[in-house]
Amino acid sequence: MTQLKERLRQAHHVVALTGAGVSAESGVPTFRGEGGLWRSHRAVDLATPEAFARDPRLVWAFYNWRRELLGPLSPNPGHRALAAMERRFPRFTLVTQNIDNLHQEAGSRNVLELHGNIWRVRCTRCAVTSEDRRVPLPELPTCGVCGGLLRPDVVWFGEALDPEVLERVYEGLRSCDLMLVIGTSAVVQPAASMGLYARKHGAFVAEINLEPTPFSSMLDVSLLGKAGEILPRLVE
Ligand code: BV8
Ligand code: ZN
Repeated sequence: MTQLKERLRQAHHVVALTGAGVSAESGVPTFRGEGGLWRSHRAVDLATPEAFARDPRLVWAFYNWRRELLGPLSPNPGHRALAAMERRFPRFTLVTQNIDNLHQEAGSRNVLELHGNIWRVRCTRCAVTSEDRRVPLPELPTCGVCGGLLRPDVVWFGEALDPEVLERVYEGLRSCDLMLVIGTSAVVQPAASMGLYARKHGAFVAEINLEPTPFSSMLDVSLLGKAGEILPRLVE
C-alpha cells in the first residue's frame, strides 16, 4: 500500500480500469459471483444478440430486473475515491466494464464505458440511441422515431466494442505511468488483457481485488481487499 501511495504521488497520468467488484459494495450483484444468476439463467447466456433475437421479452425482462435493482442503489466510497482521483492527477483516464452508471453518479466526468450503459437504449432499426430511465420499460419498448424495437445500449458477448472508445482506451494505456485494475475477475476480453498491455508499455500496474486473478502474478502489485476501503486510503 505504501509503495503504491508513493508511486501515485509521482504519477502524471493514471488509468483506472474497473469491473463489477467496484460496484459490489453498492449492492450491485457481480457477474460471476452468486449475483450472476437470474431466474436460473446465467447472465452470459442472456447478454448475447442470439438470446435477444430468440426471445427479446426474456432479455428485456432480465435488463428490467437489473434496472429495478439498480435504481435505488448509490455510489460507494470506491466510486467517490475514483472521482477524487480525476480531480487530483494531471491526467486521469477512467475505463469501466460496468454498465451501472455509478461512476458518473459519483461525480466522475470522463468515463470510458467499454460495455455501454444500462440507462441508454438503442433502436435496432434506425440505431438512434437515447437515455431512457423508465423502470420498468414496456415489455417490448419501441423507438419514438421509427417504431423499431429498442435494445439495451450495451455490448453483448460476441459484439464488438465501440472502436472510438477502444482507440482512446489504448492511447491511455500506452501513455500512462500508473494503472489500477480494480474489481474485475479478468475473464472478459478485451478488458482482461489491458493491465498487461499497459505494463508492456512501461506502466506500473496495481490490481485491487478481494482475491487473486489469473493476472495477479504478472502485475507489479496485487492488493487484496475491498475497493471501497482501499481506494479511499489511496487518495487520503
Ligand atoms: C468481443 C455488458 C469480438 C452486458 C458485458 C470464447 C467464446 C465466445 C466468446 C469469447 C470466447 N473467448 C473470448 C471471447 C470473447 C468474449 C469473452 O471475453 N468471453 C468470456 C466470457 C470468455 N468477449 C466478447 O464477446 C467481447 N466482444 O470480443 O468482440 C469481436 C470483434 C470484432 C467484431 C465482432 C466481435 C464483448 C464482451 C462484453 C460483454 N458484455 N457486459 C451486461 O452487463 O449485461 S461483460 C460483463 O462482464 C460485465 O460488463 C462485467 O463487468 C464484465 C466482466 O466481469 P467483471 O467486471 O470482472 O465482474 P466479475 O463478476 O466477473 O468479477 C468481479 C470481480 O470483483 C471478482 O474478481 C471479485 O473478486 C471482485 N470483487 C467482488 N467484490 C469486490 C471485488 N473487488 C474489490 N472489492 C470488492 N468489494
Ligand atoms: Zn428507430
